Amino acid sequence: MEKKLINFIRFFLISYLFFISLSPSIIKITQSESTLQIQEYKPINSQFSLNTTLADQYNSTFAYNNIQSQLDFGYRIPGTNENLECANWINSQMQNYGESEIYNFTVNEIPCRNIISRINPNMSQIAIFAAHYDSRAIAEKDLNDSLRDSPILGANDGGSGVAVLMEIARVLATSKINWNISFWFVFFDAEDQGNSGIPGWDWCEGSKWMINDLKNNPNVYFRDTQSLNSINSFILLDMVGGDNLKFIHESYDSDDLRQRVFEIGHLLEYDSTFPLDANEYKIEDDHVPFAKEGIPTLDLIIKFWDLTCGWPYHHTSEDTLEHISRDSLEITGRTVIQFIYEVYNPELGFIEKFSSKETFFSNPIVIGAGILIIGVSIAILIKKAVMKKN
Ligand code: 1BN
Ligand code: ZN
Repeated sequence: MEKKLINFIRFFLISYLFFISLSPSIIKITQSESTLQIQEYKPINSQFSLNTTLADQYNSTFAYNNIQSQLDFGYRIPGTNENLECANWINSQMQNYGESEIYNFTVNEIPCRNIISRINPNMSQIAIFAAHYDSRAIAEKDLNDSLRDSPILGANDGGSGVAVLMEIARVLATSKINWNISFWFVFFDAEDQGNSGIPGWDWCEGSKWMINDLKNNPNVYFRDTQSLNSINSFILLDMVGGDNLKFIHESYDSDDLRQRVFEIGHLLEYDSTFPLDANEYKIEDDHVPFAKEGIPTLDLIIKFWDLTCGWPYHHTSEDTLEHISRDSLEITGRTVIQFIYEVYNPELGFIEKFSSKETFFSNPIVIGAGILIIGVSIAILIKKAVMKKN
């Protein structure tokens, strides 16, 4: 009998392991189905003309000039004076639009700082828009190998996201709309130094530090009615200033947040920037620490490893202002503002919720298999106890 029981438990353990090994493909199927759903999407609003009054306030020349201002500080490598001066400039500019604070931390004893700027800070829901402002310490992909140990200017890689966010913040701050959501603009330091940009550093040190600090010291960040659960969406802008802008589908991202932003891109007729039939790619960018906490994220990023993606200057000395496309700065800024207008418009009387990416243990099939195994194990134990009694 003992042997029979052991065989039974062994059988269930093996089936569970089989389920686990199958599960990534189950998750994949769900993802490709959701891609299909996106493909089949027909804009429900297409019969109405879009109110773009707010998006029309966005000025891509201001965004372009915001890149120039960052480059004027020089290389914004973490721990340098140029980085500090740029952080102080972003912080003081953002103080024109709302509250803005610098949060200091260290990576391997090098002083770093994130900036968080808040517009309408006291609401119980929060929408976060983020970018990194540090620039990479090495141009390891430069065609000229004598330049590969030199830093990059980061007009696109870093500069473009920051510049567009600052212009979006200006538009929101000058709007007369009584928002019922808080907007956070987060500028991360220490994103771009992994794989020996700075020896011993990982990618995304600033966002990893922030999510830990949000969890360990929530009172430093959140108002009375707020917590990590108040974060309705987190949208990251990374390399949004290249030619022929075409965003990828990132695999940590929320399917429905992506669908909402991409459909708004289509309503604005930016179809090629927001492809509906894209494959998913896994990018370990600054949104990942937030996605891992169950926050719905979207990484607006290009296929930067592909030389035909419109930005062949990734991690090279040619990541400069002359290669920046004002059109791309405009497309990104207008789409994000239109998203804010459509989704967080107080006239709607409610705030749309987005689901975060399904994790392994939230997959209903995995949960079902787990419950089945626990149930059967209990039944066996009971049966064994009854048999022993008899
Ligand atoms: C984005 C731009 N990243 C770096 N420069 C983030 C990243 C890190 C992307 C590791 C891929 C791998
Ligand atoms: Zn980079």
